Amino acid sequence: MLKPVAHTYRLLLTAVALLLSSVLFAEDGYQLWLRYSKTDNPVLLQQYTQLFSNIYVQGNNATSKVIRDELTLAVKGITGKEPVFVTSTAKAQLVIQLTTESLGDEGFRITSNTASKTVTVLANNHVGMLYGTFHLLRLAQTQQNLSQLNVTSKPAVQLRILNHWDNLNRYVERGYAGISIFNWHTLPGYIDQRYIDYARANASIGINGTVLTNVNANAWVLTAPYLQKVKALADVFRPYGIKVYLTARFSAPIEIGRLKTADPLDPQVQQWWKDKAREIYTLIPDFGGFLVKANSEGQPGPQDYHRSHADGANMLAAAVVPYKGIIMWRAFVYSHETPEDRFKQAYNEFQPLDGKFSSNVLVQVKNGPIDFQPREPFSPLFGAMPKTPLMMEFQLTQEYLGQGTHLVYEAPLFKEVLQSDTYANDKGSFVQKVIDGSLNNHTLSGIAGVANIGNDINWCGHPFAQANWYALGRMAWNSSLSAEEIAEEWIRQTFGHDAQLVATCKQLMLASHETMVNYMTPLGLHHIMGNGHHYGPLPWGNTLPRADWNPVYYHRADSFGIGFNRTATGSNALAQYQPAVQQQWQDSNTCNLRYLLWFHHVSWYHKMPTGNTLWQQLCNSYNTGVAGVAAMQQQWNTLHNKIDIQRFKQVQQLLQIQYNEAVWWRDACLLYFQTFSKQPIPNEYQQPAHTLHYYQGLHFPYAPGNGQ
Ligand code: BDP
Repeated sequence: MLKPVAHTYRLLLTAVALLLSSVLFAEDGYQLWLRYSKTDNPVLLQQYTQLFSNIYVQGNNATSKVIRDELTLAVKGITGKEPVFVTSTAKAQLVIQLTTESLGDEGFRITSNTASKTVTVLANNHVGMLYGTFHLLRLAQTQQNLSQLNVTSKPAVQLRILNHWDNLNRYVERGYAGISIFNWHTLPGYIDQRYIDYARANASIGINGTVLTNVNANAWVLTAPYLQKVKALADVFRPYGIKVYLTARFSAPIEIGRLKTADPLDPQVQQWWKDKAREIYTLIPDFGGFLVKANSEGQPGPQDYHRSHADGANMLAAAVVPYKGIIMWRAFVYSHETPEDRFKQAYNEFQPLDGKFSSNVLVQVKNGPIDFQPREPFSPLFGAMPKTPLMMEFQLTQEYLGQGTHLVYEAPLFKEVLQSDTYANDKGSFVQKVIDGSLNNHTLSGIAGVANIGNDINWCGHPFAQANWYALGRMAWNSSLSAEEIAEEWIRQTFGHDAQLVATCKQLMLASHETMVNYMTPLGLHHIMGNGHHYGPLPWGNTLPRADWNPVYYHRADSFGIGFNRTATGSNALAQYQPAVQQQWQDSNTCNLRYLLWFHHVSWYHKMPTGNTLWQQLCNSYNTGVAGVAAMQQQWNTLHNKIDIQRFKQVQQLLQIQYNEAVWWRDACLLYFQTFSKQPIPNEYQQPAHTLHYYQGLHFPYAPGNGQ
C-alpha cells in the first residue's frame, strides 16, 4: 500500500504531466503555415541538417536580413540546429544569390548539385531571393527531397493583393476574426510584431500588395498624420516585397481639401489629387496606388458630376503615373434608379468604356455578376473588355459562405471561375488568361482577395479559413497548381504529415465548397440570405427598400416554379456572354444544374437529368448538403489523436455549429419554397423540426461583420 504522502505526490506528478502534455500539444494557430516543426523523417532530417548548416545569403540590405532571419527561425525548427551564415559561397551548402540570368522581377531558380550536395537559389533581385527561400522552406516543410531540385518559377499574375475592408476605428466590414490588425491609434510609434508576421506570411505565398483600408472609404486616411502611419507600415512591409495601397474616397477633395467639388474634370480637383500623390510619394516612394469604389452603394464618384467611371479613374491615374502608381477601379456597381436586372448593370456601365481607361488603370471585377455568392457564373465582363486589364476580385472573408463558423475551402471556387471559358477570342479564352494578361497582351495584371484577417489569435477565426488566404497567394503565383495540391501543401505545413491526417483533411476541404452550396443555395439559387448581415437563410425577405436587396427578387418563386429567367424571354442577361457560352446555358434542359436557377424560371415539375422533378431535386440537394457536413464531422473525429487538442476541439465545435446551421438552412428554405411548390418533402428525408413561422421569427441584430 502506498503511503498517503507518496500517493499524493504521484497524483500531483500525474496532474502536472497531464497539464504539460495538453499545453505542449496545444497550438493556437498563430504561426499559420510557417510552423517549421521538426522533420520527423530521419533520412530527410539528415539531408536538411547538412544542407542548412552553412548558408550564404548575398547582400546586406533589409531583404537579405529578412532572409537570414527567416532561415534562422526555420532551420532551427526544421532541423533543431541553428544555421551558420558564411561569407563566401565556397563554404556554403546553401547559396542564395543574385544572377544576371533573366528570371524577371520576382522570379527565382533553385538547383541542386548532386555531387557536392549543395543547393543554389538564384534571382535578379533580393525579393526574388526571398521568394526562392520561401519556396525552398515550403519544400522542406512539406518534407520533400531537396537533392534533385531544378525549379524555375515566376509569378503568373503581376499584382497579388489583399484588400482589407478595415476601417480606421479597427472595425472590419464583413470581418469574422476580431478587429483590424492595423492599430491606427498606436501607429506610427508602435510596431506590433503582428505586422512583421503578417508580412512574412504574405511573402511566403507571394502576395506583394496590400490595400490597408475599406473600399467604403474614409478620406481621413489621406490626411498628413495618417499618412505617417501608412508610411510606418510601408516601411515594415517593404523588405518583404509588399507595397501598400489605399482606398481613395472620391469626395476627399471636398472633405479634407476644402474644395467645393470633386468633379474629375475640374482643374483644381485634378491639382488636389496631384498634390496629394506627391505628398504620399515623398513619404512612401514605392506606394502602390489607389483602389476605388465609386458610385456604388452610396459611395461618391464621378457620376455625381455626370462624368464617367473612366473620367474618374483617369484623373487619379494622372496623379500617380509620374511615380509608376496604379489605379484599381472597381466594377462592382449597380443602381437602384435603374430598373434593370442587377446582373447586367456592371457590364452595361463598364463594357462601353473599354479602351477609354489610362494605361495605369486596372478595372477590378468581382468573380461573378452579383456579389460573392456561394456559386456564381463568371462575370460576363471577363470576356468583354479586351482593351482593359481586368483584375479579379475574390472574397476570402466568407460573407456569404458561412462567415466565421463554416469550414469552406475556397480554392475549388477560385479554380472553377479561373478555368471558365469566356470564348472571348475563341475556345480556350479562359478567365485565367484574361486576368493574367496573356489573352490580350496586357502588361498589367492582377488578382485581389478581400482579406479574412483580424486580430484573433489564429488570424482568420476558423482554423481552416487560413487555407483560403494561403490558396489565393499560391494560385496567383502559380496558376497550374490544383486546389488539391494547394490543400495538401497547406495541410502538411499547418497540421502535419501523417498519411491519414493528410488524406482526411484533403477530402474534407475539397468537398466543402460543394457541400456548402448544397445546403445554402443549390441549383443556382442566390442571394437568399439574411438582410444586412447576410447571416442565415431569409428566402422570404421582401422588406428592404431596394428590390435588388431582397431575396425574393433573386429566386422569384411562384406557383409555377422558381428561378430568374435571364434568357431572351426574360432579362436577357445571358446575351452579355459570347454565343458559345450562351449556348451552354440557354436551354433549361441542358443548362448545367449549377447555374440552372441563375438563368431559368423552372417549373416545379421540370424533369431533371437525374430523373427527379425540380422540387425533388431541391429537396435532394439540401439534404445532400446536410449529409455532407455530417460526413465532415465524422471524418474530423477520426483525427483526434493526430492534431493538437486545441485546434482539434476548435474545429470540432465549429463543425457542430456548421451542422446545425446547415439543417437550419435546409429546413427554412424547403418549408418556404414548399408554400409555392405545394408538394411534400419526400419521406426519405428528415422532416423540419419547426414550422416556417418559427424560422421567420428568428432575428440576429448583432450578427458580426455589419455595422460600425
Ligand atoms: C458587398 C458587401 C459590402 C461591400 C460591398 C463591396 O456586403 O459590405 O461594401 O460588397 O464589395 O458584398 O463594395
